[in-house]
Amino acid sequence: MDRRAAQVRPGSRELLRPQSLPRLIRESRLFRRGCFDIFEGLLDERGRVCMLREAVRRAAAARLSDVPASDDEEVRGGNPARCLFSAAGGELLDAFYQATWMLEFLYRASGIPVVPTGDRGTYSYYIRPGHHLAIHRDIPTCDLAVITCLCDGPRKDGAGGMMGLYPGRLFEPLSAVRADPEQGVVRLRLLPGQTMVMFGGIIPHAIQPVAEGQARIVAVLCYRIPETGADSLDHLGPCREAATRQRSALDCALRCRVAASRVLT
Ligand SMILES: O=C(O)CCC(=O)C(=O)O
Ligand SMILES: [Fe+2]
Repeated sequence: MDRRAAQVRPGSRELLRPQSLPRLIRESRLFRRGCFDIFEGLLDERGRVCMLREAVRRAAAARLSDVPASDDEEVRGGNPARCLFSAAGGELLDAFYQATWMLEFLYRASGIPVVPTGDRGTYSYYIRPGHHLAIHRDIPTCDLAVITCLCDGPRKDGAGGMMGLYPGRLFEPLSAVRADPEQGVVRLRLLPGQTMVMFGGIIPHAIQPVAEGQARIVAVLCYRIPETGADSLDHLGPCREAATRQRSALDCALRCRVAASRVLT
């Protein structure tokens, strides 16, 4: 499923002005951490293997996105250069996506209440040499992206499949970041079982081309920040109950926030 297919082009360079970011976001925990954070333990090893199996099953329905050159979108969405397979998630990913404990976790991790953008997540498969995703910001309905690595390997040293993030270039047009991709880049490898939470509509990010023999499969979930008002907080009622049961797992995941130095290479 190509999440970009039905997007509306924002076309507004206003979003590149720091003052136009809502205070809720500017003062949030995740924004203060550079717009991304990495966690372990949202899926235990058994869960990771089960989800990888689902991803492999769903691969039969995967579609190739092959876009040789990025369009001229400067802010978010658009049509970035990329080559990868993707498929809609299955029951397991649905449950992970919609779980009340997940919403509670994301609230605690980001500092902002979010709701699922749609019904399903997506599996992305970088499985042929050169599969990649160029520098972009996520589509307007994907404010908070949650990316869980299900497999990455076997691999030798090298940058294949690494993420590149630009926490110091949040307000630059995409063309400027693409023109000088080394400036301010934070490269890291999301390891199997790790989950990245990021304001993907704010921070420019990319996936480096994978190497020969490398297979990187991730689950990608999109959440949105509701405008204002009731629906932004509604889900936290049931969340709190569920969270009582899940508390120790959540605390563990939050404690296991991965020190950046462990994943930077
Ligand atoms: O593959 C990833 O880790 C990130 C993918 C991504 O940025 C996207 O699908 O928008
Ligand atoms: Fe993205």
